[in-house]
Amino acid sequence: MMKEKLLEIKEEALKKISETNGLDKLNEIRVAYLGKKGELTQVLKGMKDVKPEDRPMVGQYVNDTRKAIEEKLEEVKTKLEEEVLNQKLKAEVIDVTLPAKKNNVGHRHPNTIALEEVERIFVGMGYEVVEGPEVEYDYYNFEALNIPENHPAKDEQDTFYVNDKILLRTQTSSVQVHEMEKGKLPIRMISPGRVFRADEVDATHSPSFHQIEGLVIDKNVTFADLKGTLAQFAKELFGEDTKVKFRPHHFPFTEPSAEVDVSCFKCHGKGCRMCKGSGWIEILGCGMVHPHVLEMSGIDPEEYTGFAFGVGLERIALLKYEIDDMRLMYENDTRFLKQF
Ligand code: 2NM
Repeated sequence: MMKEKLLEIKEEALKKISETNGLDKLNEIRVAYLGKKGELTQVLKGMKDVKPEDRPMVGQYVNDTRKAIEEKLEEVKTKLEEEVLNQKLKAEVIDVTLPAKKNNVGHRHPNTIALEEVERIFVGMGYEVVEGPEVEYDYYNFEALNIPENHPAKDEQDTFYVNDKILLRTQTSSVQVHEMEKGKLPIRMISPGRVFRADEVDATHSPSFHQIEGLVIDKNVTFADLKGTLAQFAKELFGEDTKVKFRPHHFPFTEPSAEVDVSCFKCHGKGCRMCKGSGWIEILGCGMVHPHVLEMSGIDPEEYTGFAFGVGLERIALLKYEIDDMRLMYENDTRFLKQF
């Protein structure tokens, strides 16, 4: 009686297990037959009605049935797990013949390209590249450069002050003052770097931009050296046939001072959109270092003379790469940057 019941349970269980197609289902079956409230447990509860001498045999039947069901469960479980794994492997197969994903490699900013070009030219002429602080004492940015307290160039509106005595430098000449103060002569240096002015943003202005200033101090340095140096610089930067033109100008820190135009590298002087029809493009300011500037930094103007110049890095980059709006330089749009 008990034996038949067990046989029935076994047949039923094995059939169900064989027909199962999911691991969840399989577990449900395990619980239904072997669990605490499962069918086999129910049968065991009926043991009390079995004659004591038959109990070991019936117990054996129950164990055999449990074993058979467990083995079948394990067998089907292994089979189903294998299927799941195979499906997963199939879905995740890697097609090694597909073209590789394109790697976006970093790119130098047009400002950096222009800077390295300018540095290359001056290093080639024996100049040192010297950098200095962007936050400066008022003295190094103005006073030491012959721009006294009430000079219009010191206008509060043009400068970001940290406090009464400390500001964001408006030019990198401050670096050159530090170098002059060291007293190691001769000096042949350029100082590139970020400068700050309280300017509104437009196509040609930004509150923060970059400058490269040059300084040469030695015995017998003349305006002819300045002209020859900048003529050579212009040729290397814009092409061998580039001419330079010096127009008188005024800077507080140089005397005499000049602004320098280069012949238009696009139309070679005929006049075009690039040079606004004039054939010339203004690129920098320069002059012979004012004797008072030398003196303030402890250099004897009777013994030493020097020249200096300052050029806007963005201005060079905009010209060289024919970019018509400076704002593009700071937006870091890769569609713009990757063109250079
Ligand atoms: C310019 C134009 C002319 C200049 C002067 C000095 C220093 F430190 F020697 F006095 N450094 N740079 C200078 C001269 C800068 O920028 C348009």
